[in-house]
Amino acid sequence: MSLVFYHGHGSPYSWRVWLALEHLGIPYELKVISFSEKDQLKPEFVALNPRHQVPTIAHDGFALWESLAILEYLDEIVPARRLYPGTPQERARIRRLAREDEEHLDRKCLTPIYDELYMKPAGTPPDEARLEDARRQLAGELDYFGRELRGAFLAGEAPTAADFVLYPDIAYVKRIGAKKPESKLAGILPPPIAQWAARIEALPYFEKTFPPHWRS
Ligand SMILES: N[C@@H](CCC(=O)N[C@@H](CS)C(=O)NCC(=O)O)C(=O)O
Repeated sequence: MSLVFYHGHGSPYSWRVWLALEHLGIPYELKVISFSEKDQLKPEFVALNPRHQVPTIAHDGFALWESLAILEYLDEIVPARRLYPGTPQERARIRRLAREDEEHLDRKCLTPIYDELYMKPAGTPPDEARLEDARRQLAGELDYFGRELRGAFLAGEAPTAADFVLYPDIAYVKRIGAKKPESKLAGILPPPIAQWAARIEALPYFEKTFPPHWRS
C-alpha cells in the first residue's frame, strides 16, 4: 500500500488529516504544497485534484480530497477503526461534532475574525461590531465543545476524528490571540478546552505536524 499525503503547512483542514495519519500509524509519503509557490495550481497537482486544494491523498492511485471524506476513508482502511470508534450512535456523534466545528466554530466565528484581521487591505480598520459578534459566538462555541468532552477527549480517553477536526481551529484561536492583541482572543479558551488542547499537544506525534512557520 502506498499513500501520498499532499499537505499545506497552516491549512487547518490538512492538519486534521496529518494528525489522523499519525494517530492511525498509516505509513505515508509527505508532499508539502507551497502556497507561495502556487504548487496547488501546477498542472500535475490539478490533474490529481481539480479543486487544487489540500489535503489530498493518493492511495494506490486513488485520489481523494475533502478532509472529512479523507478521515472517514482512513478509518475504513485500518482494521481498528479508531477515528470513528464505537456504536453507530457513538460514530454518528463524532461526525456531528466534526460538522458542528465546520458549521459553527469555523464558519460563523473564525472566518469573520480572520477576514477582519487578515484579509482587509492594509490601513483598513476591522469592523469592530463584526469582530465583537464573532468573539461572542466563539466564546459560546468554546463552552459548547467543552461540555462535549467525554473524559480526556471528545469521545473518551483517546482522540478521535472529532478531536483532530477541532484542534487546528483551536490552534488558530491561540495563534491569532498571541499575534494580534486587538483580536482580544488571548485567554478566551475556557479551562476544559485549554486543558484538552494541551493533551492534543502532548501526543507523541504532535510536534512533527506543527506548522514550521508558526514557530517564530
Ligand atoms: N473543504 C475542504 C477545504 C480545503 C481548503 O480550503 N484548502 C485550502 C487550504 S486551507 C487550499 O488548499 N487552498 C488552495 C486553493 O484553493 O487553491 C477540506 O475540508 O478539505
